[in-house]
Amino acid sequence: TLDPGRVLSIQSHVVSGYVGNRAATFPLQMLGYDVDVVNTVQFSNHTGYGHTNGHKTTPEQLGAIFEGLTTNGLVAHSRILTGYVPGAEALKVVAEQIRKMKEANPERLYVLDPVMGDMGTGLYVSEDVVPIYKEMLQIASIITPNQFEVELLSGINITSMTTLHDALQHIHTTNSLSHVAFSSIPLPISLVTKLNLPPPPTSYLSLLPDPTPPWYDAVGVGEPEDEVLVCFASTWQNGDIQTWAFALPTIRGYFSGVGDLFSAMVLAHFENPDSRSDLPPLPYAVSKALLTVQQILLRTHIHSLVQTGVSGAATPRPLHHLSGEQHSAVIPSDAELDAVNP
Ligand code: PXL
Repeated sequence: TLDPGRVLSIQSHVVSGYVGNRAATFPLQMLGYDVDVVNTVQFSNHTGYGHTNGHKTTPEQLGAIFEGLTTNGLVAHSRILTGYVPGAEALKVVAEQIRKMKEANPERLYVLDPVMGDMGTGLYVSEDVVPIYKEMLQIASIITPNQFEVELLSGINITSMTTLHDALQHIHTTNSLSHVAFSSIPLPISLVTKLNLPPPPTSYLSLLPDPTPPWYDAVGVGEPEDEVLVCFASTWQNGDIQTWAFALPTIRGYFSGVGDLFSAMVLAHFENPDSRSDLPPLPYAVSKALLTVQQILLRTHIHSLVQTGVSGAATPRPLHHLSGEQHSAVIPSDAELDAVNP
């Protein structure tokens, strides 16, 4: 029998910073989940630094961990999450293990984050993981790709709303995949208005002491005329695709591990027995996940401004000026929050 509170999370470990399991575990524990953690790598830091040292867990080592768990009857997880697995042979071991777990109990929820790269950086795993992820789509319950990954998995370049819809349709139908949470795509706000998507929520700005445009401009949170990030929650059922869109203001900063936090929160809130909502399960989980991500990013952003000695009077800095700051999610103290708005 499955334990509804137990999660198996198969992702990277970094010593410094918060990506992969380091970004997912604590937030899941805060929501009451018991998290069993398999580390696919142990790196000094995430790969965005340009220099990373450490080691990848070999396929044999991964196989040994799963053998130990299985032999002792320790695989009662009702929810499984996979993220960064940099090598094809290791990914095959992970895929095989999850296939067995799904066969033993198809009720298990499997959230697959096909971590392969990003629009800015390109592919950051070995090229031969791509076909394996394509096969794994068939055992996934939900996938959480970014734009780069949607394009790789579908073979369709997203240049318009039509191609975006085609890409989602392709992924759903060729794999009988029920749920896609397309984590984010930057779109101009004018398009969002035309599409009649929900406007960027301002409620999250309640975190800030003075949520007025000049103030949030000063700390580099998107102005209304900026691009927004749009997230799509897409559910395929009885041959129909239903898509919900969420628009969020951009925060001008460099962040890592955001996708990892997002996929963990989607996993946590999908059909959670404690949830009450009129929304169907995927858009509900996505809206909860986005709220958490936004709050943590804002706090991280403010913390970084404080750390670098820049007060609330900071001028907005574009992304490329921030390349020296490698910050991951950190929660600032109340005093730090006060300090940015004396
Ligand atoms: O956030 C994805 C991720 C996970 N794990 C490691 C990474 C990255 C992205 O750079 O380097 C080790």
